[in-house]
Amino acid sequence: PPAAEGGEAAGGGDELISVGFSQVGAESGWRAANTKSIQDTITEENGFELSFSDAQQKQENQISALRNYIAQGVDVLAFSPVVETGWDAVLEEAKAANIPVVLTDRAVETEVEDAYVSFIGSDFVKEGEMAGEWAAEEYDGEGYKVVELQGTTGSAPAIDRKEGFASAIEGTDLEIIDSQTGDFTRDGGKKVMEGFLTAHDDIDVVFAHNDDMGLGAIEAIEAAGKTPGEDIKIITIDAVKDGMQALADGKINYIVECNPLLGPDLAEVIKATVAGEPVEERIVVKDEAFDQEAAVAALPDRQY
Ligand code: GYE
Repeated sequence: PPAAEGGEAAGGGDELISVGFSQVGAESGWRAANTKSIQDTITEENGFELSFSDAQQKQENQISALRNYIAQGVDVLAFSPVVETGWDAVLEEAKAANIPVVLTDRAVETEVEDAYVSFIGSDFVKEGEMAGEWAAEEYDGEGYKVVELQGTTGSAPAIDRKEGFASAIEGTDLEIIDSQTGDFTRDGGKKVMEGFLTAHDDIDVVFAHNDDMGLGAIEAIEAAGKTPGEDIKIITIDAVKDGMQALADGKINYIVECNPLLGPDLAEVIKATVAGEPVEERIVVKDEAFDQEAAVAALPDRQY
């Protein structure tokens, strides 16, 4: 009987909570693990009805997905904003429709007051700092030249990781000689690294804002006849399986973790919000870091 389904009926305490989720895209191993975590926890079994869409790293796609969910009258909106700015109009529309918004993974910069109930995700500045501190500890005094593979231009993790890394190597003799976006993809990392290798013959270190770009850089370095992890050191962020494998294999030198398993926190925040209970405005996910030895030890138990 189709009329009874969809959680629209009034009354009754056992209705599903409808959630519209707009995901950034499918750009990386991190994103795949994050999507799986959300789809595994925001389930009917757990009391939710999930509408999920992939914006293919385009803000306009995210805005139209959010507008569709508002028009459908979902109970809660959640999204991982591809870039930081440009959300004010759609956040106003959600507010006017009385639909609470939860941010996962990435932050927004907005003028809208009380634009969202909670932001769940890692501290990206700290991740960049952890990467930079390790580089400073290992390599200060060598006069090393660093190239940086940035994440998506305008995204919170690209802005914050760049800032954190730069501040941590300040006062050392490590020098960033080039920095360009590889859009958080393996292919982007490979292409930008090919360009770096053509333009500079003195690269000692790559700092990539995620594992996938670091893995692309490995391909470019090997194609140029050099040994990644030795001739050119590599530091990345995420600690997904493929990255951890390359670290254990000696091709990457250090990885700062970024935990993608945000589904359980998201489920809790949504339930509390719908129940009218207070929620934490900022939920910071804890991240570790791994050197090659730690990666060998951690690999067998990694969940993503
Ligand atoms: O590090 C990268 C992904 O926003 C934290 O996005 C996320 C980043 C993650 O594409 O791999």
